[in-house]
Amino acid sequence: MNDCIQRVTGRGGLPEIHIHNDAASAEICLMGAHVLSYCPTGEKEVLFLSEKSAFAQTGPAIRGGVPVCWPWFGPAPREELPNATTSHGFARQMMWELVEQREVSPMRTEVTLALHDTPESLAIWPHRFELRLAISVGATLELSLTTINVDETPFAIAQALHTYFSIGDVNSLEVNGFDGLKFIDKAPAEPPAANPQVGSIRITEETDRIYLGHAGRAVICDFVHERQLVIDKSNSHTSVVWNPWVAKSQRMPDFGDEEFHKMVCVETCNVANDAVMLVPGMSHTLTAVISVQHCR
Ligand code: TA6
Repeated sequence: MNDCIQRVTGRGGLPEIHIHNDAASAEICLMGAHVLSYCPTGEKEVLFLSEKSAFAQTGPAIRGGVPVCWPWFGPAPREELPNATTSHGFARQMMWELVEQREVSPMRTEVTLALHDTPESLAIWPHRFELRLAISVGATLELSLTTINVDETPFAIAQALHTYFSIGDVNSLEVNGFDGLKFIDKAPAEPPAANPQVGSIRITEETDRIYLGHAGRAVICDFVHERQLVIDKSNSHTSVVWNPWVAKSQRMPDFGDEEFHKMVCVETCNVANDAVMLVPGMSHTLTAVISVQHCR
């Protein structure tokens, strides 16, 4: 192992990779290629991880960090895939393999994790695939999720880097970058929220929106920590903004009743009308780049 990269037995006995270089530190669980933590040197933790999250070879996915939602998004599509049982696909509940590691510089370390079809995955979703997540840790966190169709027939995927961000207080927060965009409201309220989006997103109730035609930057303004969390992306035209608020938090056993105050999800997606069709031999890469800026 390189000096900056350590393999450890982590929470729940699951294998983790811990990265520490001059610019940042990060922790990644091989179960699901799940980034658990990212902290630039001198900064507060960027990712939210529930104190009640499970860490298990089987059972619920890790709650927080960056879940890899693939090859579907949302509830299991049981009509189409009768053996599908888990929301947000199966990739986040399979053990990935570390296939590449590189100390690019004292300020940046890169690891690549890989997953491929197994008899278990084929029984759920009958397609041969290669999946790779390249994780680059430095002053920014760069995640690139590449899907390769190694089958003989086309397949379509929906996917998301479902990132949970750590914030000071949900009541002192704005999310920008979505002004004027239409959204699918999965948590409609009375009266319904203005749609298309008008100005900044402020969270005052359960919020679960798929923003359509969002291809650019999103910015989380955290007024408590006096910082902005910036999400840039490529090959994505949909984003989800989610906070479970009170009632849904109480319904999630792996999420504290009050933890909604300390998190917001801004998810980098190919979902809804932005799903991806891959013919044999074709690949697609979804990229998110996360950085911290200060609003002094
Ligand atoms: O991305 C938002 C969402 O689809 C919400 O509806 C909520 O279900 C969240 O994902 C978490 O889903 P999970 O399957 O991880 O509990």
